[in-house]
Amino acid sequence: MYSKRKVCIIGVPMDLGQTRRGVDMGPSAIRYAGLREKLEELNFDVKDHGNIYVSHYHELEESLKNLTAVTEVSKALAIMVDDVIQNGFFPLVLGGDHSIAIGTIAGVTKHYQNTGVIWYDAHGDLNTPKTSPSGNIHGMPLAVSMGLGHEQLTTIYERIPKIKAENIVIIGARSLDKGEKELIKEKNIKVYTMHEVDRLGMAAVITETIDYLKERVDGIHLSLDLDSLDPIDAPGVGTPVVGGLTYRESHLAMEMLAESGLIVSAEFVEVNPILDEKNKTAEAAVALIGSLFGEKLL
Ligand code: HAR
Ligand code: MN
Ligand code: MN
Ligand code: MN
Repeated sequence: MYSKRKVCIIGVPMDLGQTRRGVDMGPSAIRYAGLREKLEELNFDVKDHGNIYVSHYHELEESLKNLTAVTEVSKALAIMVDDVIQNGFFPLVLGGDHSIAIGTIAGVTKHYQNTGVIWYDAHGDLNTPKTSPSGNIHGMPLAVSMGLGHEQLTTIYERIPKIKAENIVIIGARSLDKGEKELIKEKNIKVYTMHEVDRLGMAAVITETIDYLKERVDGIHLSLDLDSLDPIDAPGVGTPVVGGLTYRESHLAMEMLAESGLIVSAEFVEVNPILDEKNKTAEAAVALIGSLFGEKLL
C-alpha cells in the first residue's frame, strides 16, 4: 500500500491585512529558501499548489482595511485547505500576513469537531473591529476564528465559532492590546507570554501545552507568526517586537510538536523579504518547518 506521508504547500501572497508592502512575497522567499527540498529530504511526498490569487487593489479607506478582498481570499483558501485535507495531504500554508489564518482555520475545521490551535506569535491577534487600534485584519484572525468580529469574516464556511476559547494556546506573546487582554481574561484563554516562557522554559511550555490540548481536541493547527521570534533571528517581519523567542527554543518547540503527532495542519506567516536580511527569516521558517516535520540533528 502507498504509505508515504503527503504534504501540500499552499502559498497566500496576502498583504491586505496590514499596511506594510512586501509580505506578499513571503511565499516566494520561503520556497526560495528550499522548502520543497527540505520536505523531500525528510521523505515526504510533496505537492505544491502554487499561490491563491490575491488582488493588489488596496481599499485602505475602509474602516476594516480591505475587508472585501480579505474575505474573498479567505473563502478561496478555506476551499483549498478543505480540498487538500480531503485528498489526504497535510496542508502547509505560507503567508502572507496573518489574516490568512481566517481561511486556513475555516478549511481545517471542516474536518475536525474540536480543533485545537497553537498560536505562536508576539501578538494575540485577538482584536475585533471595536478594539483594534489599527483596523488591520492581521490583528484579528484568532478572534474571528472564535466567532468574534465582522460577520463577513466569522461566517465563512458556516461553523461559528470555528475554535473554542478553551482549545487555544498562545505562545510567545509580548505585545497585547488592552481589548485583547480583557478578552483573554474573559474567555480564560491559555497564554504563555514571554514571562512564562522565561520562567518555565520552552520544554515545559510545550509539554504543558500538549497535555492541556490532547485531552480536549481531535487535531491541532499550528499558526506560526515569524514575529514570535526575536528580531535578531527573524528581522524580516512587518511588526517586530524585541524580547522574543530564540531560534533554538523555537526549534525545540517544533521538535516536541513533531513528537506529539497531534499537528494536523500548519501555517507560517508574516515573512517580509523586503525587510529581511539575506532571506534569514524565510530560512528560519524552512528550518522550523523541517523540525515540525520530524527532522532530527542525529
Ligand atoms: N495588535 C496590533 C493590531 O491589532 C498589531 C497586530 C500585529 N501584527 C501581527 N500580528 N503581526 O501578529 O493592529
Ligand atoms: Mn499588494
Ligand atoms: Mn500574528
Ligand atoms: Mn505577530
